[in-house]
Amino acid sequence: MSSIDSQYLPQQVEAEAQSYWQENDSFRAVEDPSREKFYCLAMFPYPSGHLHMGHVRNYAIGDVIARFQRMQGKNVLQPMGWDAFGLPAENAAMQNKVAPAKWTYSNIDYMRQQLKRLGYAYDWSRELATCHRDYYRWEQWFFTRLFNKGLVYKKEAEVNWDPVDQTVLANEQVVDGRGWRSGALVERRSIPQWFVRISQFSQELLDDLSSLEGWPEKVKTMQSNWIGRSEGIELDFEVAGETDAALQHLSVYTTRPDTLLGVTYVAVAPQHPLAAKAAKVNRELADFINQQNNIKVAEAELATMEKLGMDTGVKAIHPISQQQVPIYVANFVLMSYGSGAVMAVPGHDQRDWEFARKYGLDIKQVIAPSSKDSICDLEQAAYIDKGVLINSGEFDGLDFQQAFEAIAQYLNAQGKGEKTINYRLRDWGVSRQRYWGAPIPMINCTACGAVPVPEEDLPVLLPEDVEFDDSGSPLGRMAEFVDVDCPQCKRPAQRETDTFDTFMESSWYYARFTCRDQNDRMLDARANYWLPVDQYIGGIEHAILHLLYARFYHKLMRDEGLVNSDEPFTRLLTQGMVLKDGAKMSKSKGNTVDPMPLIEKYGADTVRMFAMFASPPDQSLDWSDSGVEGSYRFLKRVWKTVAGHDPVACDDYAALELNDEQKKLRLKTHQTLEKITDDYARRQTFNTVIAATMELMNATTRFLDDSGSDTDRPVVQEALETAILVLAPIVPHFSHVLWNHLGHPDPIIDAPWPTVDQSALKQDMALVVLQVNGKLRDKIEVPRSIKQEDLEQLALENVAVKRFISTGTVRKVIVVPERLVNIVVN
Ligand code: ANZ
Ligand code: ZN
Repeated sequence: MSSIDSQYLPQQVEAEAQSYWQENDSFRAVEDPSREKFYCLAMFPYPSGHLHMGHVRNYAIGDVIARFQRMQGKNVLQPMGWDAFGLPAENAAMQNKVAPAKWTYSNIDYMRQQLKRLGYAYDWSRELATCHRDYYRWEQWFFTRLFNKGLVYKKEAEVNWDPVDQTVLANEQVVDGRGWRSGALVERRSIPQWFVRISQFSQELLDDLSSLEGWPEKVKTMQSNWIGRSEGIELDFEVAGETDAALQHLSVYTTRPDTLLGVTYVAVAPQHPLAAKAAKVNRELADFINQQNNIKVAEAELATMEKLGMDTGVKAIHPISQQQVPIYVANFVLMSYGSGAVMAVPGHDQRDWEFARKYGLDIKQVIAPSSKDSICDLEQAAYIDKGVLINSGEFDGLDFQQAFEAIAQYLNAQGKGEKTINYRLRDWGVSRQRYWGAPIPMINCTACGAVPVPEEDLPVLLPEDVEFDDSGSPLGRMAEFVDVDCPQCKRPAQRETDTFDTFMESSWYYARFTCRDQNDRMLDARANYWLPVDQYIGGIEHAILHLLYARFYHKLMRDEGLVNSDEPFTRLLTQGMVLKDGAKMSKSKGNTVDPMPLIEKYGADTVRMFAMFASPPDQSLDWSDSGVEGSYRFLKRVWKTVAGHDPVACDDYAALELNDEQKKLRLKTHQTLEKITDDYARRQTFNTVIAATMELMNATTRFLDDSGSDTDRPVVQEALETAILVLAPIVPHFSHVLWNHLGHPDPIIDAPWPTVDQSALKQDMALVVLQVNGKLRDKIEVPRSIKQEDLEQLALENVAVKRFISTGTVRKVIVVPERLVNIVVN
């Protein structure tokens, strides 16, 4: 036993615990196939400069889980690193005239100290920064592998162009359509960019969601909607009088073939070749198309935009009725989805309906409601529900599914249509026209085209010593970077100056942590020991893109033979936001709370505890100064109680002769332990862990108030040990010191999780004799605290008793609490 101060001095306590962990390298994770592993990972931070409360909470959640799993006897890996590329470093470079690399590395140094001060149990030997050459070289290598497999390609795509600063802008640098620095109206420009074929994995990414039992339903739904699988038919309309073979058949994609006979016009995207051809002889149409090409809005915005269109003058021939319908150019048709053309059914599609009303096109009903509850009034709106076909000739009377099949078959027989599956998911554009990112390892040769940088020339180093001004990425202006020889023909060529989207780095860092010191390969066998990540923790804002890209990358690495699992993250916890007065904490609102002064005042444990106590991890947390104060007071009280306790060792509590009060305290201890273990492992509600520990401490202090006898010491010891053990994942420094004080020389981080003593729980049960007219009929075990009427009820419903009372009338029930129930019948 170490003697400790009777007062809780968090700064001293935390320094002591941290130096112990440091000296003993306590959190270094070593692969050991004989032990069950647990890989716990919280999403790594962007090194913005300092930690905010959201970080503190996120990392506290991860740390609590990691430490709990270690006490379960698992071999735990909990690493930390830096998502270090990205725009803010470039902005800071312009504002403060400091190179992005220098700015980033100094932020990392500062934030590392902050994380250490919070006492998170990281294996710092595995720390990585994505801007480091040893990291991004493997990303470059992997990209060239994907290129050789045909999984990446180059195509023209639009970017935001600032005509004054002469630079490409990221979406977040466009404010109300203008460049954030120059204020100039932003233009759209098409330039060649690199894409990764995630769309080839749409079905697998969708299917495998069902294997992710440890993910919140909400996140899986978001991913599934983003992938956007739909089943439909691709069918051809013939274009009347068209002689150009390429334009003769106008293909459309529909998920509602049952409405085919309700088509009154066809609409094509402004970028559709048919529109372009019609525009050649139609000035007005050409202007309209031009105008549409220049407005660029997000796909989501399209849905709410005013529907605009123009007749091409060309007609399409309906594949079944053979009637001619007009072909319109319409702004709501996307060139990038399906075939860029739609069959319009204004009777049953609201968008088509609005468009038809606006341009005076026919609206025809071909679906009748199948139930009386729904009303079809085409004067008011389209009828969009599924129903029964009408006005559809031989298909009349069919329901949706029957019509789908019948029309598919009909079209198929005519060679005019086929069932298809479509996905909304687009290929992943990974080119950024920015400086502070991993250079895309390609060389553009006029003779050979795009040629990957050979493995022996990797990494393509990002020059870190650069001058920064307003004119965007300096890479293109650096001859020593750009001018190279083509690896194939050896003639002068130019290096690609785009860098990777930072989602590329965050898509595989979790795997690199398993073997970050491996300099001959991207990943080695250690990856398969640790992966998949058992518990991943992060913000809901990453529910779609980051998680989808990481899942995709994992499958790419699997196909490359680098990992042997299908999914990267077994269990996912999405933590809620940290709020202040009900609003999200943010710099722009000026309502942030800096964790550091709080740590100085109360210690890291109090801050960690408050972050865990105020709400369950997946809910938002309302910051409150009084809540922090309350956490601190609780720790002080516990400290005082434990420091004042005279430790005693006991290795067989069950053998002790205990009085009722002592039994009650043991009961409380083990009830609390049972509940808390479930809260940690299954429910992941750490707030209730703390609440239950507070109750246990209250019961213990009450017990101590009435106590004087030396025989009380073991049960108090047990209660206090339990409280300190279950608090250890949350307030690890505090628990470290108090555990020693309670007589344990070995550190609490390696203490096994205590087991619930069933005999302590049983002490609360009483064996009650059931009699009918004084004759023994059964014995039952009931809680001593059971209410008299409940015990009576139990007796009357007992099967053995029922046999003897069912024929008579119950006259009287006599209850002797904890002993006997006698039922008098005649
Ligand atoms: C006729 C129809 C009738 C449609 C009806 C819907 C309701 P999802 O389910 O999201 O895949 N569509 C097809 N290609 C399009 C494009 N390039 N741009 C805009 N819209 C397009 O959507 C498929 C439906 O979206 C298709 O089914 C088509 O309209 C439209 F009562 O065809 B539908
Ligand atoms: Zn060449």
